[in-house]
Amino acid sequence: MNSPELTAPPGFRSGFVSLTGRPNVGKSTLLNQILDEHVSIVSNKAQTTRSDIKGVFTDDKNQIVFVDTPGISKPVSELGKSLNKSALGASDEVDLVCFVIDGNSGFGRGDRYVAAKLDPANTVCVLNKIDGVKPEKILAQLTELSELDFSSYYPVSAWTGKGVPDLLEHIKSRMPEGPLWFPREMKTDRGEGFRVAELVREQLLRVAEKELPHSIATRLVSWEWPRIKVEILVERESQKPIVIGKNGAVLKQVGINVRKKLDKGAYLELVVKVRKNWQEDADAISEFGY
Ligand SMILES: Nc1nc2c(ncn2[C@@H]2O[C@H](COP(=O)(O)OP(=O)(O)OP(=O)(O)O)[C@@H](O)[C@H]2O)c(=O)[nH]1
Ligand SMILES: [Mg+2]
Repeated sequence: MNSPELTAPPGFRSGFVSLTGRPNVGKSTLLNQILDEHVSIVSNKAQTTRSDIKGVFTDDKNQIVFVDTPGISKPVSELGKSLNKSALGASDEVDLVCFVIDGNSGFGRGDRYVAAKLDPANTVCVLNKIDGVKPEKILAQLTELSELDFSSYYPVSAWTGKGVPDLLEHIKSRMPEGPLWFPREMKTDRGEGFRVAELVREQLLRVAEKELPHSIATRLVSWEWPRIKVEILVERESQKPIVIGKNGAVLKQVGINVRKKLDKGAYLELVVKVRKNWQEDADAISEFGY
């Protein structure tokens, strides 16, 4: 017998849905919009998401477990290989794939690379970022994309929410009958420690330029409320001063911004360390959970 909190009524539908696509198309933004909660960090830098993050949508009749995945691209590092593996593995194991495309920059080589790895019959094509895109351009893209024979097409703006309710209704209709996989009130499979480390990385990505975004890793060291200690790892000594800022200004601002999203009274300690070339170090990648 399931525990009462996992008992689903007759006719309940549930399943797993991956958010898949090249980096930066808005997969994590879409997840946050659907859940109305910031479960996955967002930035304008590629490969912000570094591991599969489950976000759970539940209503009276459905539970959809979304799997936010790292953006898929031709790998240039061990980290890149690991991210692709994680993303493609997730797309193989779900009931449905949402293939997300940036409708503003248009369907390009990077998207084709991903599309070639998907089963079109099991894929919903989501044309994102349609805010600010002319209707003629949206139509032209949908026409071009129709050649790929995906099972359905949804133009949306993950940012404003436009089109997202229709997409969600469609996803619900594609789910098989199934159990509650997670308790109704649960929104993500990740704990608070992961969330804080990710929020620190999200803030750092705002100020990071060029190669630095890829060199930053964060992880929780200890949680003894109200003291939360997070380690920031970079790949070279020369990157340390950028992350710390003049007289610690960058770290200070990061701390202020993250604390706003934590329970009152949290004391956040941030430590910067060098882990040489960790992006090429398989042990370090798995140690950081990427
Ligand atoms: N204008 C607009 N911008 C969007 C929309 N959705 C996402 N963005 C922006 O696109 C950038 C990338 O968003 P993410 O959600 O981090 O993209 P992602 O696909 O998860 O990226 P990776 O995790 O790196 O693969 C951010 O700057 C977002 O604010 C949208 O609907 N409209
Ligand atoms: Mg993401």
